[in-house]
Amino acid sequence: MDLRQGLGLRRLGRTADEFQQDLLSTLYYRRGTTVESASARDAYETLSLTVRDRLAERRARTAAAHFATNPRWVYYLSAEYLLGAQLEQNLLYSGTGELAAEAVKTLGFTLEELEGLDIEPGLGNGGLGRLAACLVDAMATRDIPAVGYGIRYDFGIFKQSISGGAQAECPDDWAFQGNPWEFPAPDDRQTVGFYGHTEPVPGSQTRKRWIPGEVVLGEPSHMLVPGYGTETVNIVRLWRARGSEASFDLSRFSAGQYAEAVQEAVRAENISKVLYPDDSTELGRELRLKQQYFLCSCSLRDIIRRFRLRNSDWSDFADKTVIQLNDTHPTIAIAELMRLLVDEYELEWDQAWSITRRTFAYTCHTLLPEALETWPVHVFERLLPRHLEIIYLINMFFLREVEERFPGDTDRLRRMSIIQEEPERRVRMAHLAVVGTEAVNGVAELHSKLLRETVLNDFADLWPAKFQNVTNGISPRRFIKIANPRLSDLITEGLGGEGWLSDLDQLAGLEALADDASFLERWRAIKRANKVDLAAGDPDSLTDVMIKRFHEYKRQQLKLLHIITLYHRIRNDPGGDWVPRTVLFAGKAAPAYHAAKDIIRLINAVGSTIAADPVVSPYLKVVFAENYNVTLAERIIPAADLSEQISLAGKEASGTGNMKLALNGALTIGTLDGANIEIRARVGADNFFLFGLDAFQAAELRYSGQYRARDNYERDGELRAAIDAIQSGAFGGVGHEVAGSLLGWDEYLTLADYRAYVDCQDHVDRVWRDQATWSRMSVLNTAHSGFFSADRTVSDYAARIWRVAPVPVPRDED
Ligand code: GP0
Repeated sequence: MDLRQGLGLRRLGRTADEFQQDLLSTLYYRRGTTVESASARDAYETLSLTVRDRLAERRARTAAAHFATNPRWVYYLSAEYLLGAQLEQNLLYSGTGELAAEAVKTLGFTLEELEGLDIEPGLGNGGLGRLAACLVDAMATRDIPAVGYGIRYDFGIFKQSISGGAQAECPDDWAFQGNPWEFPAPDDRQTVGFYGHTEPVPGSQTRKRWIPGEVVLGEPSHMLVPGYGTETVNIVRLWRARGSEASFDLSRFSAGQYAEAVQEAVRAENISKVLYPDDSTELGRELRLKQQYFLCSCSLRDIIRRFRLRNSDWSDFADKTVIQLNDTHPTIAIAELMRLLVDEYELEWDQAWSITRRTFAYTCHTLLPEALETWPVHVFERLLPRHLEIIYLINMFFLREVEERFPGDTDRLRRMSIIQEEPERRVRMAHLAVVGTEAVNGVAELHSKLLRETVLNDFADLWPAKFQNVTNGISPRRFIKIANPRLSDLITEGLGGEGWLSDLDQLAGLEALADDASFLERWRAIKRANKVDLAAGDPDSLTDVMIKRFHEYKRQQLKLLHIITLYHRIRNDPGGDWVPRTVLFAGKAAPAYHAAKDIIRLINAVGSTIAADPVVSPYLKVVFAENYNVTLAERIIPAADLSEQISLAGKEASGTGNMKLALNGALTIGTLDGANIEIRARVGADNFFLFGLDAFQAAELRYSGQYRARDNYERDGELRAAIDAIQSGAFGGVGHEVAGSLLGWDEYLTLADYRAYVDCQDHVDRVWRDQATWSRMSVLNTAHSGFFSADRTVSDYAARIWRVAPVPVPRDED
């Protein structure tokens, strides 16, 4: 055992003096500087390394315990991770927060200053990437042996600013100054091929030789993922693309052709250069497929390497390995595992297929047709010729199975085929993901039901037992303990301990305090203090937040129509008894998503008009917080009174911001969509502001052919006034496209839900006037959010999909 004791290494400092010694030694030997000359950056890096050492020690023990157990390992494959800032989390998880706060003073800085330098790794677009981060956190917390695999993009998500009221994008070089949390692991680099052709293997029907036309290197590094309240430290392993030595053309360089000399290396490195900034839409670009294959090929070889360290028999592979696909992005892994097993390890097709199917599971995160990935066959054929052949074979055997179950049903065969024929031949990745896995799950009850009944209905007919629901969850450590220390302290006091942080159902104990006037008053005072910290508007106003990616289905435009309606009402009756509101928006729009960017412009234009209006501005303020990310979410969520979850029912797979806000005592105004339904069922219908069409009504109205958005406009005076104001140029001439799209097709039935929404908001105002009632509802929201812990989500996956048990890691004894 090469554990610390075995190596004769001393135990890392646990007292303030020892911690300080470790810090100074890190500064001197590893940072190479002294207290006198240490900059803030030096101090930040030094503290980070000192804290990281404590987790590295746990990591060594974790790896040893896992290796000795040889368990079934969970491998989570995700194109995105939004891990959030690391320093505060790792101080919490290593239990060194207080020691660190003391010790950094000797370096001449405060802990807050250094936390301010801790930049979050921006490696994802939105909910899907943050979910991946919450799940790996919970897997470690539940002692599940797991590795998360992803891509270490140079530019994982653009930086957003608002300029002249419009979104502007610029690159976010998050690791520009280095990333102290990352361990490079160059020894584990992998080689990945692309393009080229295949050749038959003499004497074999199924095996082929693939001769790639381009080869790149994948270099891994990893970040530590500690569990809370346990000894487990798992990792997220991220791959970065590099040109091989041969990709540098020395002879061209010598001839003065400097750009040409490095062109191949640049091409290789482009694979991990950027994450496509589109959330929930697919654009079918070859480079995107290249990225996906790069991630899958590197990760699978790494998984196989790890398997072979401890096992020798392929028939054990699926018992020791489960690979969870986070949406269809890593689905090519199914064909790649088949290729590795059949072509490289020379297994029979049937055995390889049985292993593959038992190894993979697939999580779907959407119902939007435009988010279901498909690739033109010709793109596939060029980039991954051998994989296309394998997919054709998989499809052939699959369609035979369908034909046996439903003889003569050619329409069904056409619908279910992995290859779409019309209007263009394309590979349907979701179909491959269903065919090649043992379990398929949606991310909220409604979503899983709609998957079974609509998008994947034919597959649910064929394999009903394969389809499951696992409702999403969030990390209570990051989204309440770290984000909202005041409320966390009050909860700990109220419940008599911190056990709730890793057993969130304990929050139910707060119900007993929901009628305690002095508790409610402290609860309210904390919300107010959080609003003062956020400094978005008057802390006594109702803070109404809509924070999420900009997308028409999420309906920021509906919130905007409500704001314009309030603006009109206040102008028409300046002496009225208005409830003051601060409406806070934050979120990014995909750079090419013009309709979403138009909505951002209109929000800012309406905000400026209101701010310039002396009659309305005392009651209504619209704030757009730039560059929404995990760090900003942690500031906004604790300050929110009202959580806007107003997507058209049947469109939002789950939502996870809705859970974070409810956990922090915001009341939700929402539709019967995604996890809103489950939130409402738990916090109680009386403590949730429900409005609007349900998913069935929405679908019926949309497909009836009878919907005319304009009828709502003609019927409803306030709605008409709001849209007329936009069209008449009342907001600096901005918003014609938004108004035009609402009055035209109105894809997401915004006008159909307008009246119900505005009336529901009036009800919100009435409840707000009674602060005691509001606070009681707020406490009950927190009290009944326990179900939405990602720890519960992970336990569900472990029991029903992965069939894995925890592997506890022994403590450091001396
Ligand atoms: C879903 F399809 N989501 C996609 C996608 O491409 N990106 C993405 O972030 C989101 C869903 O929209 C969600 O409803 C869900 O909670 C999340 O995936 C995680 O399941 C928004 O929060």
